[in-house]
Amino acid sequence: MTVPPATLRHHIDGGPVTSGTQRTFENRSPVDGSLVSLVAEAGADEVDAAVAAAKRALRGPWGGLSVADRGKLLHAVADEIDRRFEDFVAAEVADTGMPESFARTVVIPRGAANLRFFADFVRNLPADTFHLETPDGAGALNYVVRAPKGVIAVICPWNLPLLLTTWKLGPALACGNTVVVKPSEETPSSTALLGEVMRAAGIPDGVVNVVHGLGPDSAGELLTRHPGIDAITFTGESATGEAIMKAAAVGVRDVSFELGGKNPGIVFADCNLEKAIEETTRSTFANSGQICLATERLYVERAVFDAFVEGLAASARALKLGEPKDPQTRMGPLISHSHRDKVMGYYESARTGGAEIVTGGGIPDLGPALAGGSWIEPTIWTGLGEDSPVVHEEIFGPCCHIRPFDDPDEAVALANDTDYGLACTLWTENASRAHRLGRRIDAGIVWVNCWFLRDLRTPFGGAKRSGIGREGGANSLEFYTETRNVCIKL
Ligand code: NAD
Ligand code: 6OD
Repeated sequence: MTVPPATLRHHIDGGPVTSGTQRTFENRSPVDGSLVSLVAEAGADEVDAAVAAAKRALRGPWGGLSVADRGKLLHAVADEIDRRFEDFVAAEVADTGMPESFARTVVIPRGAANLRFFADFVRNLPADTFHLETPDGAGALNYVVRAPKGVIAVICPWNLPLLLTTWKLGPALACGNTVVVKPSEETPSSTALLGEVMRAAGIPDGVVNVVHGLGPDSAGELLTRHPGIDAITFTGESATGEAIMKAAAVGVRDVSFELGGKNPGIVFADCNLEKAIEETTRSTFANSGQICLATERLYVERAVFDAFVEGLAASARALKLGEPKDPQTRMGPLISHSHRDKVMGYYESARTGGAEIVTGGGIPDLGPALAGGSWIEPTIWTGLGEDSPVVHEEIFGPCCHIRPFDDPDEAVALANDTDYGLACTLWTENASRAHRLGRRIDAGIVWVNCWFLRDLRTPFGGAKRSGIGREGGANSLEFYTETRNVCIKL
């Protein structure tokens, strides 16, 4: 007899809570389709309870703590994540199917690092204090204090769960807010663990609440519509951002949005081609292309076009797909069958649109043990026009289209011809060209000769349909605090 997996519960007011309705949904492994867990689905009662607990904690134990004490507690949470590192790796891998090596080296360490970073950053903020001269000569002291915004709804996607959740939790909590987190229905496990870790680290009850559920007509929508929510931070699809923005309009609540991308890469003939190919392999295929910053369009100077296409295709063919535990595995499955259907729709559109399929294009046969998973081949196309949906819509899969260019202005125009504006990579050994072109790209971040490298003090976010606002360092304070201006006549 097989024992059914335990049901994941919400974390409300410091403890586990099941849904009054007893409604659950299934969480299945994208590796082989097996059941990972049943998950309680929050209804209005659980969302109400979570928001009420967060309000009490805001006025009570959390609001009363000093910045230094909050910082110490966030460090304790990070230490607890380190202590339960293997549990977090297992949770993230079970839900996403990502290679264990990726969870171990990127997602979980950044989870702990985000909390430590914001604890220290907020503690060490300089004061905004001014001495104002007045006609009577006595002057005035004018200074700015930052107050928490209140109860923040934190709505997360499934692609890098712990990394993205803590990227929002860190600044929200360090600034004195309390939160209700809704993880993606595809990846509830690491956020459920985070609830346990909060308690073990001594975070007061009600400061961090976790409600599980889906988006529309479920926990996500109930949370964003809840009048007790003071602001909403959301990472996910641009279309979902539009729906959340409508909900936030009621009560004029603030939003911070990190949304989709259709990120270009520009490769000049003078670049270190080997390095450009190696890093583009990462920027296109890491996490099976399910990273908002992934490169899905490449513009390559004609002199090195063939060499780049051949080199990237060879790298893509060499990526080992398979069991997350295998240290040789470089690429996992897509998150779900429904996401694979969507991505396969683009693979089909490329085929019927006349693309040359340089490599991939289908579903791999990885043997019977993995046949129930949502696997897909890493894929490269050439030969499509810019009007193809494959070239201008976000696919969020392990694929890219490559097109030659002849002139730098043409490359910049092609890169900017998109509704999105999240990230761009530039490959050139000409530093002057990098400076000249880098500032002309309409994107939140431009990487020159690298990818996914960033000091956490710098702004992160996107232009156009890629988002609203910036998070990171002092930018996070703009969203997670309200400034109060105090002016004292001396
Ligand atoms: P999604 O928008 O489908 O879902 C994200 C979250 O929103 C989930 O928790 C979901 O349940 C919830 N949700 C859905 N509809 C809702 C509604 N009407 N009201 C409230 N909540 C709702 O996104 P996804 O498929 O989980 O993630 C992939 C997308 O996220 C891609 O577009 C990707 O580019 C984007 N993303 C962006 C960034 C960034 O930093 N810019 C980072 C990661 C992912
Ligand atoms: O590195 C980060 O802080 C960040 N927010 C990454 C987002 C990745 C998107 O998939």
